[in-house]
Amino acid sequence: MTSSDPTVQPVPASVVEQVDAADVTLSNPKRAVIALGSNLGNRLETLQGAVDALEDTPGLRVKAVSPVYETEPWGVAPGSQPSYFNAVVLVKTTLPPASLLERGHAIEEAFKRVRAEHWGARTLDVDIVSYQDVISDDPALTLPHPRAHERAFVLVPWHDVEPTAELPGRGAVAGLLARLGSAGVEPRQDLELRLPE
Ligand code: PH2
Ligand code: MG
Ligand code: MG
Repeated sequence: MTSSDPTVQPVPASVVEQVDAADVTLSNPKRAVIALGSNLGNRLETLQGAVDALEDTPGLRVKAVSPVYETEPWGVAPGSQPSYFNAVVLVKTTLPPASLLERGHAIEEAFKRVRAEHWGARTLDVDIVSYQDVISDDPALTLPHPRAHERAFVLVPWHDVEPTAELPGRGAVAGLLARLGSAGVEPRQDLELRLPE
């Protein structure tokens, strides 16, 4: 049977749209790793809100959500900021990197993030850690995240949900962690983020 066979009807556009809307499957999805951080307000609720908002994104499915870690603020004077809650989410998405970044920023805005000072305390930070094996120095979105390899608060939860993970251009996450250690990254086993249904 060929496409010129008169008995083969094309799928109506409305059906294609319904399937897309239901997000039953994503065609040719890419994998991305997203890091979440919060050190202001109700940190757990905010992280859960971010996970749910990611899942609500058309063309994106959340595949795994890491345990929650309480972490020392990195890059600021000790004791000058509240501790962070950090987690990592594995997603599959048909969104290109720039659209995924835009969506991450929109989710940050929804949680009233104010960008006052660089590395200031924040209700929510959504960072794209990696996108497939893309390596890019585009100033709008450097991939993988330029500091992920030296941040245990990203690598520890990522390793939990994907022990064989590789950070493009940097090698195995397990190896990076073995060198880096995990000081200041404490599991909060009393807390849990839900994977959206
Ligand atoms: N994010 C920062 C700066 N410092 N420290 C911790 N522990 N966790 C973070 O998510 C974090 C940070 C800038 O994005
Ligand atoms: Mg960040
Ligand atoms: Mg950020």
